[in-house]
Order: sequence, then C-alpha cells, then structure tokens
Amino acid sequence: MINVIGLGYIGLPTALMFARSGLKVVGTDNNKQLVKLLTEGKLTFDENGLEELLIEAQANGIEFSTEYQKTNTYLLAVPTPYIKESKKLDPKYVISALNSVLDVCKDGATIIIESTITPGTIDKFIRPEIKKRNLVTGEDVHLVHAPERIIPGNMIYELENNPRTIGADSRLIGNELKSLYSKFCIADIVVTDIRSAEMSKIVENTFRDVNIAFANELAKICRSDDMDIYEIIKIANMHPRVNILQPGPGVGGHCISVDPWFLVGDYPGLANLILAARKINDSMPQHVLSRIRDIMREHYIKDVSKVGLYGLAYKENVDDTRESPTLQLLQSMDEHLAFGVKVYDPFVKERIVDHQIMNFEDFLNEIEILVVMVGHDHVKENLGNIKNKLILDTKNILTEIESNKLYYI
Ligand code: SAJ
Repeated sequence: MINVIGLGYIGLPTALMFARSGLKVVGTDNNKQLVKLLTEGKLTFDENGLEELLIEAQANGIEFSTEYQKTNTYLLAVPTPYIKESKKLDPKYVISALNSVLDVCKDGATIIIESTITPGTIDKFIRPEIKKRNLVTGEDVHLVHAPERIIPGNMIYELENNPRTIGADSRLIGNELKSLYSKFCIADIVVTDIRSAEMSKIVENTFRDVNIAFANELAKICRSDDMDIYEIIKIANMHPRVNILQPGPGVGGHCISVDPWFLVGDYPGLANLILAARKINDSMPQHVLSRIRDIMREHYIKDVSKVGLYGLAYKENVDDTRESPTLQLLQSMDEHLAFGVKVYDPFVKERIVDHQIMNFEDFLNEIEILVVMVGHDHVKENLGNIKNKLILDTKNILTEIESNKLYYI
C-alpha cells in the first residue's frame, strides 16, 4: 500500500493515478474538510479529467484519511513555501510530514519526496531528523526525491507522458521506484542521485523563468523604440536553435516565480543572471500599470474604477491564483492608493479581492478599459461582447479585434 501525504495540486492527481493503475492507495491530509469532500467524491480545484480520474480511483478502492498509515511506501507532496525575507526554502511542512511518517512506518520503508526542494535540502534537513531517532538511511528507511513536472491544465496527460527523475541513494531502490512509477508513467524515467534530482528540478523552472524574462526585457526594449516584439520573436524562433518564450504581464504560479529564488537565497553572489531575470519578471505588473496609465491619459479617463482587469488566475484556463500577476498588480495599485479597479475571472468562483465582479456582463457594464491579464479561452469566445471597449491585451491573444498591446501603441 502507498500512503500519499498532502492531497493538493500534485499529491491528489498522483494518488489517483497510482490507484487507477491498480495499487492500494490511501491519501492523507490534515485538512479534515478536504478529506471529507474527497471521500464524498468532490474536488476542491478544477483540472481537466480529474473528476473522471477520481471516480476510477474510487472504484479501485482509494481511501482518504487524516491519519498516517502504517505501510512501507510513502509519497510526500506537501507545500515547500519560501521565506520572503531570505528567499530560502522553508522546509517545515516536509519535516513535520516526515516525522509523522517516521512515527508509524514499517522497517525498511521508502519515503518519496515529490515536493520541490533546493539542492541539499535532504542532506541538511531530512537526514538529521532520521538520525535524531537513531535510524539509519539505507537500512531503516530509504529516501527518494522524485520531483514532479506536471503543468496545471494538462496534469493527467503529463503524469502519464512526461519523463521523470528519480533521485535515490542506491541504484536498487532507484530501480524499484522506477518500476513503481512505470505503473502509470509511460515515458523515460531516469535514475540518479538525490542532489542531482533536487538541482535539476530547480534548474528546469529557472530556465523557463530566465527565458520569459528575456522575452519581457525584449518587449520593453521594443516598446521604447516602436518595434513589434511579437513579430520579432516569431521571426527569431524560425531559427532552428532559437526558442524564445512569450512576454506577458508577469510570471505567477507556485513554481516558476518561486523556485529561482531558492538559488538566489542559497548561492548569494553566484546567481546573478537568475536574480536579474526574477527582477525583470517581477517588474512586469508595474509595466502593465504604466500602459494602463498611458491609455487612460490618451482617452481622458480619470476614474480608475472604469478600468477592469480580466483574469485573476496565474495563467490561462486554470482557477489557481497563487502569485498571479493580477494579484501583484492589485497590490502595486494599492500601494499607489489607486483603489477601485474592477476585476473578473470566469474560473474564480469565490470573491478573493475587493471590487471583484462575479458576472461577466455586469463587469463589462461597469468598465471602459478592459485589461486582459490572462488568456482564458472564455475571452476569445466573447469577442462580440468586448469589442466596443478600449482593450489592453497583455497576452497578445486578441488578434481579430482592435486592441492595445503591452509594447506598442
Ligand atoms: N508565462 C509567460 N510566458 C510564457 C510562458 C509562461 O509569461 O511564454 C507565464 C505564465 O503566464 C505564468 C507563468 O509564466 O504566469 C508560469 O506558467 P507556466 O505555464 O510556464 O508554468 P507553471 O508554473 O504552470 O508550471 C511549471 C512547469 N515547469 C516548466 O515548464 C519548466 C511545470 O512543468 C512544473 O511541474 C511546474 O512549474 C512545477 O510544479 O514546478
């Protein structure tokens, strides 16, 4: 039996995939309400195909509980937040989950950590906890780091089809885990050591952050000299060895906007390019603000409550709002005492910010300037309803109607 600890964005889909593949799975979370809902077959976040997957996993006997189970395989998918001031990873949830596992696990159990951790976390924080109990890694317990790689919106497909990394102390355990994950993952699975697994995960997300920062910087350059960034990226990307990502209103989500900070925090003075990229991406909401100001001036609009931000999620077609560029922008407006901007997101069903309007029509009736912060399909399906507004399209998704872009007027 496998006990999956933490039933959030990563733990839940992974637990369901193991259950669907025929393994006995118990999902554990300390949130009683979540456990109750899942047991009743209800989900707390939207994801393509997740409902069907839950039904199949339940048919295969998956159980949800607040209790840690006595077994020989554990998978930890608990949050690893970062400490704002030091930019370092805060391992407190992993440590407490580990200790709860150590309280109940069988001799020789394998503990898989899927949560994103910085290089050295297992050596610095996890092994000492095991040692404190006079247990020996490699004998009493085996440690594995198997970082996840799935992208919200396409999680189930990616769980099955993305290559994976297994970091383990011994080849034997690494290969055992490779067969375990092969129950649902049909792509290549690389077995390596724990530090390489830790570092490669952070490197992947940092690579994407740096690439997006490059696009965002180019966008600012192009705006300052009246060039069309989208045309330029399109042409440059026709070169077989160039692949520049897209500029936008900033970088959100719990991964790409967070993981590079771990390298900055852990390697001060060495992570210079990475730090510069983070700063560029973090400056983008401010850049959007200056574009809004341009448009307001140009059209003699003085009342900020006539501005509507479309999208609260951190990216298209998901309801996840963590670190979203819109939230960053709202905070910045707040600091500049610019209150009253309207907000709408078709995926976000709860009111999480001031002046959030829950109905699209009401939202459009209140505003003159529509700022598209997120490229949900919903907005592309409503061109007829929005075409009379002044539009700032920060994602360059509205090609059929007239709109201002981030980078040129
Ligand atoms: N973004 C841009 N321009 C682009 C692409 C993305 O501005 O060209 C923005 C998005 O709008 C969003 C942010 O970047 O605000 C991040 O979105 P994303 O789709 O690039 O990535 P995430 O955060 O949803 O998921 C990433 C993925 N990592 C990589 O692609 C290297 C995913 O595979 C990881 O599993 C996930 O981080 C994670 O959990 O670490």
